[in-house]
Amino acid sequence: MLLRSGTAFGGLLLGGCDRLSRSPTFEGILASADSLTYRVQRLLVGNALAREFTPAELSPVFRSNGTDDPDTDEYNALRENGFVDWRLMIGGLVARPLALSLAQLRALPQRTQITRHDCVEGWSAIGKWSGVPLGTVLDLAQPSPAARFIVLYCADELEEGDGGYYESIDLIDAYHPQTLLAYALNDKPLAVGNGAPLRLRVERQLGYKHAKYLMRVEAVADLKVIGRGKGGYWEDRGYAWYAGI
Ligand SMILES: Nc1nc2c(c(=O)[nH]1)N[C@H]1C(S)=C(S)[C@@H](COP(=O)(O)O)O[C@H]1N2
Ligand SMILES: [Mo]
Repeated sequence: MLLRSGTAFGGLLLGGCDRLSRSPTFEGILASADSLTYRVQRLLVGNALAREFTPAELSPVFRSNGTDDPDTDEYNALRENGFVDWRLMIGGLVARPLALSLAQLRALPQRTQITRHDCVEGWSAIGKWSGVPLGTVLDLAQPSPAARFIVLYCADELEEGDGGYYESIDLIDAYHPQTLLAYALNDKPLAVGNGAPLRLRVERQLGYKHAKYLMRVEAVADLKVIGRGKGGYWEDRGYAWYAGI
């Protein structure tokens, strides 16, 4: 069914595409193997909310996956100090670059949601996330009309010298109401294993898009010049950029 509707309506959707379609990277993505997933999901799901769950459905343990501790000198120093010196840097194609402390992020309007995290490795967990919608922070920074993607840079490397974990999403997901810069899991400050002090929640995509240990957020016009050019740490190593579920 998905394959048929992808073939039948893919052209329609492309025809009606928004300003995203003018970006060279975006055209590259539409021409790639991601294309069908991206177009079919957007067609069938639109900007709908991901399913939310009840407190009774919470997983007893929300495991840690990938990096469970960045363990760099810089991160260890921030961690030892309870992250009071940590700042989220927001820059790139924005009118007002920002450096926000955890206290400043906590003072912004908060959203809490209970959602299911699905990892490609074959496990899921339901957790209660609290944080500030990414869109709220972007509104403060004012992305310029040239911005097409939001890139999120993390504190950790999975292998020494790999340039660090990073991820990117388009502006539709960036402004989606459930897309959070999350600082709490199950009513407790984010543990180091789950991305302290701040991680992304982008609920309509798979686990690897949910960047942990956030240090910097950048609005960009093109993903080709970042990392190895595919829009994320795992994308650079062969995963799909659009990991819609
Ligand atoms: N910075 C960073 N973010 C990351 C990863 C990572 O290794 N480093 N792993 C990703 C993967 S594959 C998954 S499934 C989730 C795991 O989140 P958790 O540790 O809270 O379970 O984080 C994602 N974000
Ligand atoms: Mo994952």
